Amino acid sequence: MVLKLYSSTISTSAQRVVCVLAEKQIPFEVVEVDILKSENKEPAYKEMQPWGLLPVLEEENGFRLYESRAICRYIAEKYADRGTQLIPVPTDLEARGLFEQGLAIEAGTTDPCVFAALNEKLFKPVKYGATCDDELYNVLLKRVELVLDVYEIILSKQKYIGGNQYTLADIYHLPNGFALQAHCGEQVFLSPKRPNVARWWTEITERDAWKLVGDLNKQGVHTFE
Ligand SMILES: N[C@@H](CCC(=O)N[C@@H](CS)C(=O)NCC(=O)O)C(=O)O
Repeated sequence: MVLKLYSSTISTSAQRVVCVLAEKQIPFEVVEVDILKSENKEPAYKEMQPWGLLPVLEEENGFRLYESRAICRYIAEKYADRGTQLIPVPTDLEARGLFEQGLAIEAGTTDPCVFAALNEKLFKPVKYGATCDDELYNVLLKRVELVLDVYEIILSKQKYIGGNQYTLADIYHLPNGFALQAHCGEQVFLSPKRPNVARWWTEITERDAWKLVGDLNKQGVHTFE
């Protein structure tokens, strides 16, 4: 048996985990949970994830974990010696400091802005059948642009958002940032106004792991032979 991931093809949080599993080359099985049929709100699912959200990771011994970033960190640490190294070594305190800084920026500043814009334009209409408030969306998008203006400064001095090594901090940006680009048609991560952000975004979206995420997030067992 392999690791199980309770997931959905439309879950951006699950895509974060799938990208890490692909970077680490860890076989896993996707168990599709239908959000549109509210399967995630059924008691059996909420037994695993009390908020009824996706994804959930389940080990062969029954151990379960939710919160996509916690799952990613668990996988990256458990399989530290496999695939791409996604966390700087503990002995390099400065690299670890920059890595933690990158994680904090993504979770505390960037993702809340990107998610708010995505929610207005994409999730609100799809999930609740509500209309996007265009004026609000433009304000939210402007906030994303202001965050990325600062990213331009950061990324003119270091290669990645968590220092000079590609890490979990970069991966965490991918699903929601990419959804803003692919589903809302926004090119903010690729704007020529911010060449260092565009350089960074192009590099991380062109990695094989991210390119595989769409396929690997589908129901079934995935191997890397
Ligand atoms: N902070 C959580 C967020 C999880 C989350 O919001 N998942 C969404 C899919 S991306 C979900 O399950 N939505 C279903 C719902 O709200 O009913 C994580 O990172 O795992």
